[in-house]
Amino acid sequence: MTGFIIVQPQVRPFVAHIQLNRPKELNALNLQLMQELRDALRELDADEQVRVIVISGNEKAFAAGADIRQMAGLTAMDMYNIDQFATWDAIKKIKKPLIAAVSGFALGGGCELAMLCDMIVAAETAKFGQPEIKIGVMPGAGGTQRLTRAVGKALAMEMVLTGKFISAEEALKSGLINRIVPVDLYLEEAFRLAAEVAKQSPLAVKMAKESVLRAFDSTLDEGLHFERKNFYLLFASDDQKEGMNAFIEKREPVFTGK
Ligand code: CO8
Repeated sequence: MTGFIIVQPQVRPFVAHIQLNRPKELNALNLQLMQELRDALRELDADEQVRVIVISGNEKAFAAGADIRQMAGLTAMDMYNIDQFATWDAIKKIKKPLIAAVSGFALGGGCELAMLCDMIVAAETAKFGQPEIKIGVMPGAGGTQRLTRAVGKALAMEMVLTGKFISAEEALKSGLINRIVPVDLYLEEAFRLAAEVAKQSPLAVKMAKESVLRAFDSTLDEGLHFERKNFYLLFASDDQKEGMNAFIEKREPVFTGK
């Protein structure tokens, strides 16, 4: 079996990199690739030497969507039995921050995968879209939900109903991505951002990620309650003592994740 991803567990201290690697198919997300991605993410999530994970494709494509050839002949019952979204649900449970480094096409499932990540660094060449409507279906891995929450109804509706792509510039303006950099720097910038997060307490980072994501799934009161519990919980960590003592002693903290 050919591997469809390349995993580098330490591209920077505490930063791992997973590259989607089906270049001839523009990284179309077939079932095997998604399973490999899930397995690698679970392994890195359990690795104490990893605090942040960057996911990229290549310059031409982050990913051009689900593998249309693999899906074309399937029936609804095949789809039900294959249950491909179980893989996506597992990726949603990864506790460490995921940063998508996007150059070129992030379409359909590719755009959805980028949106499943916690931050997106884009090259000037990036193009985002949910073109499923053009092949007679619609987004199925969160595109109607995460895109709408990110960019608002007007643009999400237009993208989902017409399949139009948006540029990195428009994606930045509409709040879909964090930043745009020249294409030769996009990966470097994603690693830099990851390293900045990796310097912080890994426990605080995981609980902060969990709390921000909770904002999408809860009322304000429930979200505030959830946030408060995590805030209190962090006072049980060595990192809280280290972080606050380091501030008082005017030195850099050394976080251990304990
Ligand atoms: N699936 C399978 N193969 C693909 C895909 C894809 N999504 N995208 C590109 N390829 C293949 C092409 O068939 C081509 O293969 P070959 O050389 O053997 O003919 C190769 O990649 C290169 O592609 P092109 O020649 O088309 O390259 P261009 O630069 O001319 O065009 C485009 C690039 C515009 C990106 C074009 O390839 C395209 O439109 N691709 C399809 C985009 C699309 O419709 N994506 C949505 C797919 S559906 C989906 O994502 C549903 C998500 C919900 C489930 C998620 C589960 C994973």
